Amino acid sequence: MKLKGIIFDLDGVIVSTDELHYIAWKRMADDEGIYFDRKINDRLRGVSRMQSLEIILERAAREYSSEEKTSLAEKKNGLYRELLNTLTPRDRLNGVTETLDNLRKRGFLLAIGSSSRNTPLILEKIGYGDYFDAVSDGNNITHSKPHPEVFLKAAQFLELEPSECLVVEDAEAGIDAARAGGFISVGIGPAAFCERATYGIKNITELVSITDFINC
Ligand code: B16
Ligand code: MG
Repeated sequence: MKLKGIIFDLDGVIVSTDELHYIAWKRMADDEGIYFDRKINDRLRGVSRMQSLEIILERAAREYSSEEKTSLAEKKNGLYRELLNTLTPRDRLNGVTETLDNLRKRGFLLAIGSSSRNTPLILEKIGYGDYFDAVSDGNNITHSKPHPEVFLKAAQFLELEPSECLVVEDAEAGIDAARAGGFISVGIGPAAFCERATYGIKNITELVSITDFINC
């Protein structure tokens, strides 16, 4: 089957919003007196806001009611959105602009597959508001990664079969979602050495040779 579409995770692949998520969760956790560090933060990659909060609350000294959880998630999202307002096109990760342009020149359809409900704001801030052929995000799904829904919807929006698409992900939950949906996957960053990924890369620019190899 010929590869026709590339689906990119957003946070940690296109833009380093992962650092902004960390800062916002850290502030919330510190205010609550809950221990939180970067290792715990890595477990939040790709999972939904409420699931992220549940992971952080594993270290809490008391139980939180569902109203308190909703309010903590809203507080974190408020802090996070303040940080998102500082984003500019310069915050695209290294190699992203040239890689996307190269893939587009080769005729691939390009999509976003992100768990984030802040995807439209992030894409606008980094100058990619109208760039992608399809955007599937936290606003159009009911199941978060590792469920494949977000990628299956992205493929559907591109009018392609999963077997015609490749998913690029920095989270193990995202690699598992891609596998579950029948996609080829490329792990980058923390997922570069994930043995469940089809390929692992250090720099996003390596994607061009991988797609050339698959379609040769
Ligand atoms: P929001 P991705 C994910 O984005 C993040 O990796 C994850 O840490 C976050 O909890 C999730 O989005 C939801 O984000 O609170 O903005 O809706 O990696 O799937 O692009
Ligand atoms: Mg990610």
